[in-house]
Amino acid sequence: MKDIPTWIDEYHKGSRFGLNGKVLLKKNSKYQEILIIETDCYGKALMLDGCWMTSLRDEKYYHECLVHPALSSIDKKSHILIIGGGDGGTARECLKYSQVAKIDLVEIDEEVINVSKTFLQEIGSEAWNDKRLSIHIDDGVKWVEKTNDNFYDVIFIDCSDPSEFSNLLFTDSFYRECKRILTKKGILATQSESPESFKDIHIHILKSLNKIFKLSKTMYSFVPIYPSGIWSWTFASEEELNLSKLYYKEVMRIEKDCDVWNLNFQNAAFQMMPNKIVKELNSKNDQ
Ligand code: SPD
Repeated sequence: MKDIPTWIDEYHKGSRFGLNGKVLLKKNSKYQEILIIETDCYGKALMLDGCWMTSLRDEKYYHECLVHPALSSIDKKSHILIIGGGDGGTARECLKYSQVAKIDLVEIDEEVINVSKTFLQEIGSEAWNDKRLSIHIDDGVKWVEKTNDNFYDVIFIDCSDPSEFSNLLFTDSFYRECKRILTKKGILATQSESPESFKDIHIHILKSLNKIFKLSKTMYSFVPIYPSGIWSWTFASEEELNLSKLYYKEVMRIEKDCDVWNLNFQNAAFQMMPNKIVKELNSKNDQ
C-alpha cells in the first residue's frame, strides 16, 4: 500500500478534495488517524481524520496569514500562546519577531508533533530548537482555564475543523476565557474556517468574536488544499486593531522573508468578505 500512488481525498458535504500521492505513514494516535502523504503536486502533506491539514507547498498560505496580521500590528508581543499548531508552522512565523520572548505551544496530540518533526521538518524548521518555544502536551481549553488573567499578548488558535475533540475551541465560553487571559491590548487570532465549505461555523465564529470583543476583523485568502480553497482568519481585540497600518523596519524585513504575506496582500485580504457573509452578519434575525 505504501508505495502505490493513489488519489487521497478529503470528503466534505458531497464533494471531495483530492491529491495524488503515496502514503508514507498511517497511524492512529489517542485522538485521531494520522496520515503523511508524499503528494505529486504539494510535497509531503499531513491529513488528520480524513481532513487535509497542511502540505510543504501550500503551508505558507495558511501560517503567514494567521501570524503576521497580528504580530506586525501589535506593539508588545513578548508572550505568545499557540493552541494547536503541532506542525510548527505558526511557531516558526512567530519566531521571526525579535520581540517574541516566550511561546507556549499547547498541542493535545503529541503524535502530531512527532510526525511533523520526522516528516515535515521544513515546516517547523529551526523553531523546534529555539529556546523561546515551550511545548506542552495538553488540552488547549484546560490550559486557558488555568492561566492567570492578562497573561498573553497574542493568542493564536491553530486548530482543526470542529470535531468531537476540538468543538470546545469554537465556543463563546472559550473565547471569553481567551479574552480574560489576554493583556489589555492583546489580540486573539484564529483560523476561522471557510465562508464557502464551512459557512455555518464561519458565521458562528465571526458572530461570537464580534459579540465578545470590542473589535474583530476577518481576512480572506486561499489555502489550495482545503475544501473549496477559500479560507479565513479572524483577529479580535479590546483595543483598536492597527491591522495594515504599522510599517516597522522589522515588518519590512519579515515581508522579504514571506512567500504570501505582505501589507498590500493583507490590505486587500481584509476587504474580501463575500457579500453573502456581509448580509448574514448584518441580518437582524441572527443577532
Ligand atoms: N480544514 C483544515 C483546517 C485546519 C486548520 N489548521 C491547520 C493546521 C496548520 N498548522
